[in-house]
Amino acid sequence: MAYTIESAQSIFPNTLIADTVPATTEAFSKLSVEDKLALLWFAYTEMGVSITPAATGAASMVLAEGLLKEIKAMPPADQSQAMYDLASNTDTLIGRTYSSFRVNTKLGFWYELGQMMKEGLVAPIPPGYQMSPEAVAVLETIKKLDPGQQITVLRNTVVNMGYDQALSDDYAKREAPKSTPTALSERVQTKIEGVNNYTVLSYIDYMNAFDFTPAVGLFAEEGALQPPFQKPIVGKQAILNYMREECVGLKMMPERGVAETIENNYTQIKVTGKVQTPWFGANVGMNIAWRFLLDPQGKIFFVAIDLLASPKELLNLMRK
Ligand code: 45D
Repeated sequence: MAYTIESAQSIFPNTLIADTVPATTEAFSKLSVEDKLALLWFAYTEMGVSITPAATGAASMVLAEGLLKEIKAMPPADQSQAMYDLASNTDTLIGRTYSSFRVNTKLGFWYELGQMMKEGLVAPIPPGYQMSPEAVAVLETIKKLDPGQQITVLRNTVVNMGYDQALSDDYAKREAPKSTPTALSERVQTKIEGVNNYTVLSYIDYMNAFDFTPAVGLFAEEGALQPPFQKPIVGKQAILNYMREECVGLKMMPERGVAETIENNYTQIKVTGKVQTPWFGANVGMNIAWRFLLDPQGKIFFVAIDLLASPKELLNLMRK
């Protein structure tokens, strides 16, 4: 066996990822709970990138509706307490329910809650709240990130809320809902400058059509997909569940790449380009690299998706 999932992770070692994202997420996690809530409010209302409400439809919002109704009916002090409990990972019923949600439902929940805060239906951040100097520094750091990095930090903070997150990220065990792929007549074929590999082009086209069963069919039996800043998701069933949860509505826009055959007839392919999330649509293009390792049969043994450090990295196709 030439490669393990672990050794595959270091193909194209020169790829510069946006490590400011985990660093900022970490700095955020150390703030007081009041600071966290206030910072998110200021970041969210002042960042200038707005969420596309249509995206909440894709977020299985039925799951969140009950919780939202419950919070809406509370007196303001209890509403603030509920948010406080979520942000402090306290063991409450709301905290447990929240952590049973998948990422998109968590995001939809906060989107709706944010709307209700704007409308005065849910308690706001106390007007005149003064953040600590540490929180001000984290907010300043976030403001300087590029939009794709900003929304990734926001997403991370939301994912980390609630009680007991261990539950929610075992994709091998949790079934995910199916959705309808784009009709064949409406699909477009993507071209990638420098790459005409059939597996990679098919991967992009299937993903853009939300046709996840054949997309997963491109993977080796024990193949793996590694999302940005996460551990690899291993095995076809887990990858399928992940795609059904996380990939509906994503738009992949690869631009260029490089392919080379390496030892034991494996092929490594790096592709750079942009990805849009349904939450922000064309307002935010994330700079991304896909690092594929294909086995001798042309199946995907490993693919990492990286959030790039800067737009300059889109041109970095170095092999070593
Ligand atoms: O606490 O090829 C308030 C994969 C108050 C798959 C608030 C991929 C206080 C394979 C402000 C209301 C998926 C890996 C909170 C490719 C408070 C593949 C609200 C990559 C919390 C390419 C805050 C896909 C709110 C990628 C409403 C890279 C926050 C996808 C909302 C990336 C934040 C998607 C939102 C990202 C963030 C989406 C909606 C980063 C969304 C981020």
